[in-house]
Amino acid sequence: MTDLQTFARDIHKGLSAPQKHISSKYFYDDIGSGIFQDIMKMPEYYPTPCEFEILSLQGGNMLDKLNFDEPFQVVEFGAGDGIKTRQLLKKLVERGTEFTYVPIDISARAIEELVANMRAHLPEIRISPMIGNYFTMMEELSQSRVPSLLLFLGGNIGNYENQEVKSLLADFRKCMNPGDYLLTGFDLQKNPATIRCAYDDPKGITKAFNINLLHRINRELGGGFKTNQFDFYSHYNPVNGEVRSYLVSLVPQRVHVQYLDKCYDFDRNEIIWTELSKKYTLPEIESVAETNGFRVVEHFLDCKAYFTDSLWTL
Ligand code: AVJ
Repeated sequence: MTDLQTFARDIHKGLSAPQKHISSKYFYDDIGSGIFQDIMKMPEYYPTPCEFEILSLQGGNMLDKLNFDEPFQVVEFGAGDGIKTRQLLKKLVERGTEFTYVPIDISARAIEELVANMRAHLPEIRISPMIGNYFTMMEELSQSRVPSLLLFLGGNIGNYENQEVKSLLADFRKCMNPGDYLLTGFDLQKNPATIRCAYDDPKGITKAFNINLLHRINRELGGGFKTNQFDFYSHYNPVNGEVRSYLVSLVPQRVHVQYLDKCYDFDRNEIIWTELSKKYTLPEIESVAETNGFRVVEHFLDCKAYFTDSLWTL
């Protein structure tokens, strides 16, 4: 199946379900990846500066924990622009460590920019980029015996439901050997108002990020969404740490999608669920690690304790 066929099938499934939904993984086409860049620049969106701080100030401590005695690879899933990762890689370069950086992203444009940026700032590093989804790339990586530090930064794990976290971690394990490491970014529970502002910003950038899903259906599948007839709603539940985001149909409407040759009906105020962004507690992270067969080496937190990069090993 081509990527377009998979996209079409998922959109059809999601829009014909009793509770309509579109997976947040479809946010990241080239345009969506660009809007996410804008989100990361918003003053309300704290995860980026927090993780930047962690990698800048504690990157050295992280590297001290690694027990590699041969050249290794740093494999990054969902690399995005790589600016935060550069802080860590800079430390490796300063130490004269021999390594290859393997950034993986589904957006070709994001990868091109990342590689150009990395070459400009750290010309000495060896980069072997991969464009594609995590799962196909993991299959390729599982063939390799090179000692690896896997990076899954930015709080991307927050997008996965409990069951999906299990299968994701099982997939990571498959491309790891004993002695390899996994560094995962988890957004932590904090003042609920802080979280709410980060996911429902006053300028509507997060709204545009969500509306882009409809534009993407229009562009790629010949959809007929009138995007001004949809609003955005996001809710943080401090009891379970979940931010859930939705598109809301403002009027009753029927939308035709050419590629699927199907129509989808929306009631007034009907919601399309688009994203889970789960916030964790440290004990929860430890239990996720242990129940999935990992050992926690250390949690690295920013000074406000908003975010952690948690280092695990097999
Ligand atoms: C890229 C998944 C980490 O959940 O914080 C930002 C995506 N969604 N604002 C997140 C996102 C709304 C982001 N991750």
